[in-house]
Amino acid sequence: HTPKYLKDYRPPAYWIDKIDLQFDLADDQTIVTSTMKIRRNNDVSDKLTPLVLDCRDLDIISVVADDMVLCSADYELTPETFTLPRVPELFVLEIKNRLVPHNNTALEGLYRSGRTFCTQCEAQGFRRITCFPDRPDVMTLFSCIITAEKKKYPVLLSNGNPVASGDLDNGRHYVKWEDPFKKPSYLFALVAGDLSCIEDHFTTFSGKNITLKIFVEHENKDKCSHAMKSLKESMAWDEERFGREYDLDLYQIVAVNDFNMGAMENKGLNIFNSKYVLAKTETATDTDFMNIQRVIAHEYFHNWTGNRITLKNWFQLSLKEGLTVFRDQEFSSDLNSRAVQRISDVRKLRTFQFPEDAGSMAHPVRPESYIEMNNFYTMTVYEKGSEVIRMMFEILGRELFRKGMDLYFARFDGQAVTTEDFVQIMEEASGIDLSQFRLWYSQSGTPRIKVKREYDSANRTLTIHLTQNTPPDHNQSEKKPLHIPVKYGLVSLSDSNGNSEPSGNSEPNGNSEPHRNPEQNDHILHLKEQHQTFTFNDIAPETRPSLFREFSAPVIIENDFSAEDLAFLMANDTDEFNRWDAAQQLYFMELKRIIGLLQDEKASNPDKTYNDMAPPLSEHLVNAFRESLCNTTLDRALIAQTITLPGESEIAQQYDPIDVDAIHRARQIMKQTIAEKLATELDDIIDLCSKADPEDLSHEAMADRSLKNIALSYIGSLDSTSSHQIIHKHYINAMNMTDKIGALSILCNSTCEESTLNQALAQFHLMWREDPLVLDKWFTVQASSTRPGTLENIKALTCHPDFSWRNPNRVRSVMSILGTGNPYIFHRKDGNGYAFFAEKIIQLDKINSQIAARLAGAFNHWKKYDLQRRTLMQQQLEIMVNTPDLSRDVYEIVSKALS
Ligand code: BAL
Ligand code: ZN
Repeated sequence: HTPKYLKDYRPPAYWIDKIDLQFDLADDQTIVTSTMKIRRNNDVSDKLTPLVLDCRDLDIISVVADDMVLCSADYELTPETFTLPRVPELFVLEIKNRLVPHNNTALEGLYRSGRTFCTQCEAQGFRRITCFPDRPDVMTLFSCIITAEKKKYPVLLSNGNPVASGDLDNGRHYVKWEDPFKKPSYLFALVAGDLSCIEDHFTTFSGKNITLKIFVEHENKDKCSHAMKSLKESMAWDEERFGREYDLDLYQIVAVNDFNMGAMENKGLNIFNSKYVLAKTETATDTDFMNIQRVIAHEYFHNWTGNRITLKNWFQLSLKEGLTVFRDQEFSSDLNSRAVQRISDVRKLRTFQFPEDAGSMAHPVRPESYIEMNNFYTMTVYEKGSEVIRMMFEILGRELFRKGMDLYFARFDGQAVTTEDFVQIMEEASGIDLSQFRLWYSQSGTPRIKVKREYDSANRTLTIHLTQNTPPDHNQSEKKPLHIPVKYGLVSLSDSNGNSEPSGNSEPNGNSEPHRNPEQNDHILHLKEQHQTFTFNDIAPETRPSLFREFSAPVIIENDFSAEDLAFLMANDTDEFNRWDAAQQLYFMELKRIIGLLQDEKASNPDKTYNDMAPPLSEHLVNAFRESLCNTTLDRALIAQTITLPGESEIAQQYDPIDVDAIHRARQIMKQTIAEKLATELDDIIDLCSKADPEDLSHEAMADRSLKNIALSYIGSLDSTSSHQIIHKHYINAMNMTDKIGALSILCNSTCEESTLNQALAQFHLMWREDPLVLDKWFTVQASSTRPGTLENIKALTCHPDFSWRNPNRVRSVMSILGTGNPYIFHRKDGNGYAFFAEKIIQLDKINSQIAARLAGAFNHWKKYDLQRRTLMQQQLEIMVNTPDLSRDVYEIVSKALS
């Protein structure tokens, strides 16, 4: 399990100019024949340089070099490499090998999902198919002939265009595919199966007609229209916003049920987890619909950011992922609500990426080493990577950023490049110095920004002191100050227009002089030093600064705001994101106060449990909440976001050690008190928002449902028979999956009678047992419950006849929910949650090490808990790390957690 280092990168010793693949598929085995045109890279190699190809546990049948049959003594085969010690400068190598796809449970390489053959090659799955320099900087022309029994596998797909097809003996047939674009092996794909196809067309801005096809199992043909619509929206948006046109005549998407990731951007043949394709209102929630739109767009955008311009090595993963996430976030913002999109992206960043950046797997956006690359498809590479692109977008402004993107596409098309190349292009296009900014790629950790205000009433000046600090970690013991763009406005009641514009000027202050993007309305302060001071003149008293508007940098902000300041900003800030964030800060402030009271009471009465305590909520919080809830002018999607309390994991980040039970109880008290005090208002909102057509997918209809369901969850938190009846009635009457699963989930978390809940769950199961994606939801709502007995129920769920350790979605629907979505149950003080979880990781590791490693990340923060929990978690980590034959995936996670 030795690490690979960025500093050790060397260009490839040999190029593969062309590869012709043939797959002879059969139920019991597949024969792969690969014919490669190989050329020495004379820049770095000579005739003594051996040819080393990557492979993973391959069963080689024959090897032929330039028509000469080689015997096994002529080459060296290890589980991970195939080596020819001496090769000519230019030659043709043919390798034939045997695969058994139905035994491939890792779901990397060629495998079966149900009756369909499919592939997953990113990051390093191609080496499980055939011997090849399986690295992204080797770009090759691919052709692929697939042969299979025609009746069972009428659809045979690969990248590019079909160029020949026909019938063969014994009921078999073939299709030959050619991809005219050079690509790295991670973008290769193959699909064979009996699938339905939905077809549509898109005319590009230059008038090219593109055929669009989505392939699904026959029974799912009626669930593809949203994905197709999203694809066409993505194509149009990328033309409009980035001038990018699609480059093949055919774009194909295949949905499969067994998939480790969300989807994969293989050239011209995307393979998707069916979760991100299939939807109709009866089976999919509004969130599912939004996610489908986003993921379809993300994979489509990769055609330029990832495929046409790819990566020099895997350390550069964020070059394509951070940039493509930024592009998909912008797409979703342009098509839907920008503020709601930003809020949900920031919530994700704060809930998952911030803790990752503070834990044992913390790594820079451009990691410097890895043991298993699959472990680096992280929130940091994706989400923080996107934030880094977003900051450049803010610093350059929309126009210069676009100029930089145009230059990037023009300069690097067809090449494998680095994040450094990207930053250099942005500098070249804009003339803006990004030398300090580059640190965002190499330094890990979330910077903390302390804000201190000073108002001088005699001179009417407002001074803001900003201090940045990034805590040291195993990547860097000392952190340097970063270049942080602080988008800001000043909010005061003296502004007649609702206070969007700063009413003062900042004093020139070194290179921190406020910089105004001509196309954007907000000003930006450039925080570059550890401490910096910005002074604004002619400022009215009672003016509050609204800093980090739209969350202009991925940082933790420590404001000096009082509850009154926050309530003021909640009501008056024109930046919708910051209005929402002021509400969140107000909730945090109150939650912290209640947690403190609970802990104090426990300290003086150790025999009491938190459930017996109920400190009262501050009146100002209830009032601020009421104002948000009853605001008749605001977008209801925004109201829904504003009245959603921070999750338990997000609250936990503010504590060391984390008091799991106090956090859970404080949040419960807050919800219940609000529900008691605002029951009438909540009921009214529920009525008001219940009028949308259940099939309507407009923003307004979705907004109504989101507000109704969050309001219902407050009612559901009440410990009363009548509140349970209300939720149950909503469950029975629900006419789409958003409302159905919304009500069921509330019921699962309420104190309603066991029999009521069981009956609802049984009815749901009976109705949906044939639909795997809906069944996942049935598992999830139960695994998310905080009712007593949930852990025992989760154990039983993993033995349910519908549960399978071989299906990643099903595993995630229970285990990821327990490990990352249900801290109250996972961190049970008796340690049973930990023991069960570790036992299952060890078992799953033998089936699918990639998913097992993901689950193991649940232990990454063990050092932040109380001694008892810490000890129990450490024990489980030690059991895991000492397990014989542990995969390198799980080994990397648990060994780093323990170090
Ligand atoms: N490239 C892996 C899946 C994705 O990020 O699109
Ligand atoms: Zn991606």
